[in-house]
Amino acid sequence: MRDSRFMRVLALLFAVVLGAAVITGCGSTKDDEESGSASSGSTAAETTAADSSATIKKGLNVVVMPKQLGNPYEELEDKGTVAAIEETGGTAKIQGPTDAAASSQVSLLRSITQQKPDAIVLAANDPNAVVPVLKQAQQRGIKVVTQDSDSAPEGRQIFINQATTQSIGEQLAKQALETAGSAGGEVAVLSATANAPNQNAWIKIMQTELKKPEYSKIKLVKVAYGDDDDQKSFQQAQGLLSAYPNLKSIVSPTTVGIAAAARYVSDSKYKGKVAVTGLGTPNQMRKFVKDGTVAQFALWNPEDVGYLGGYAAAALASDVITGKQGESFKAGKLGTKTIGENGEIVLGPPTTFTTDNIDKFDF
Ligand code: RAM
Repeated sequence: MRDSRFMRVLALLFAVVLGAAVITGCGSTKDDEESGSASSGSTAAETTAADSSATIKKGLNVVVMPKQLGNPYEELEDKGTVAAIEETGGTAKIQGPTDAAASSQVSLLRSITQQKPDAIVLAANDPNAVVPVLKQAQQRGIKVVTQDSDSAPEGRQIFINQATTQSIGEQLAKQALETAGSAGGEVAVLSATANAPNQNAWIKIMQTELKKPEYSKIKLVKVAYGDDDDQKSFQQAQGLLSAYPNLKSIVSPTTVGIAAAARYVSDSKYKGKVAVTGLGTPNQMRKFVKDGTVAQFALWNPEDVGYLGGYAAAALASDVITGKQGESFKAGKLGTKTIGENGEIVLGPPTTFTTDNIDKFDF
C-alpha cells in the first residue's frame, strides 16, 4: 500500500516534470522556428519577394481585359498579368469581349466598374471609346493600366508599350523593303481593326518611313483590315492578292493577320512569289518559316508585356506609384521599372525570327 502510494507520488512527480519539459520544449521549439525561419531558405525567398514589391498590398483584386478572347497573343499576355498578380498575393480574373470591335469592351467595363476591383489591366480596342468608362472607373478609385494597345492618356494611369511605337513602325517599313525583293515594288498592309490604337500608331510611323529616299522603290498600295479575326484576315489576304497581281509583300502587324495571310499564301500559287512578314508568334509562324512562305517576322515576349502590366497595376493599387513620370517600382523578375514620358513604360526591342533562330523560341 505504502509502496503503491510512493509509486503514485513518483508517477505524479514524473508527470509534472514531463509536463514542464513539454511546455519548455514547446516554447523552445516555437522560438527555434521563429529564429530558424528568419534565416531559412524559404523565408529568405519571401523576404526577397517582400523587398522586391516593398509595400504591395496582399489580396488585390484585378480584372484583365484582352482585345478579344481567343487570340493566342492576348492569351499569352494575360497569362503574364495573372502570374504577376498572383505573385503579389492577389487574384486576377480575365474578362473580355469575343471580338475586337471598337465598342466591344465598353459595356463590360461598365459592369466591372460597378464591381470595383482594385485595378483593371486592358488592351484597348479603340483609343477613345473606352475613355468615359475608364474615367468613371478611376473616379471610383480603380487603377487603370493599358498594355499592348493604349487608350487616350486620360483613360489610364500607365501604358505598358511592348517596344517604342517608333521602333516598331520602322521595323515594319524595313520588313517591307527586305522582303519585297531587290527590285522593290508594291506592298500591302493587312492590319487588325480600323480602330486598333497600336496597329494604327505603327502603320502611321511605317508610312512616314516609306517616304524616305531609301524606300523609294517600295509602294504601299493598300491597308486592309482583317479585324483580328482569322477567317476575315484570310479572306482579306486572298482579296489583296487578286486585287494587286503585282504585289510583292504583305506586311501584317498583327499576329492574327500574319498567321492567316501565311496560311493562305502557303497553299496558293503565290507561295515563293509573294512574301508575308510583320508581327507574329513563333509557335504560330514556325511551319510557315519552315515551308519557305515566311522569311522573317518579329515580336517581343507577350507574356512579359502582361507581367509588367500586372506589376504596374499592383504598384498603383498599393500606392507605391501614382503613374507620374520618373516613379519606379519593382516588377518581379523584370527588375526595377521607371515610368517614362506620357505614363509609358517600354518593355524592350522586338526580336526578329528567321529560319536560323525560330526553334529557340516557344511561345
Ligand atoms: C495581335 C493583336 C495585338 C498585337 C499583336 C502584334 O495579336 O492585335 O494587339 O500586339 O497582334
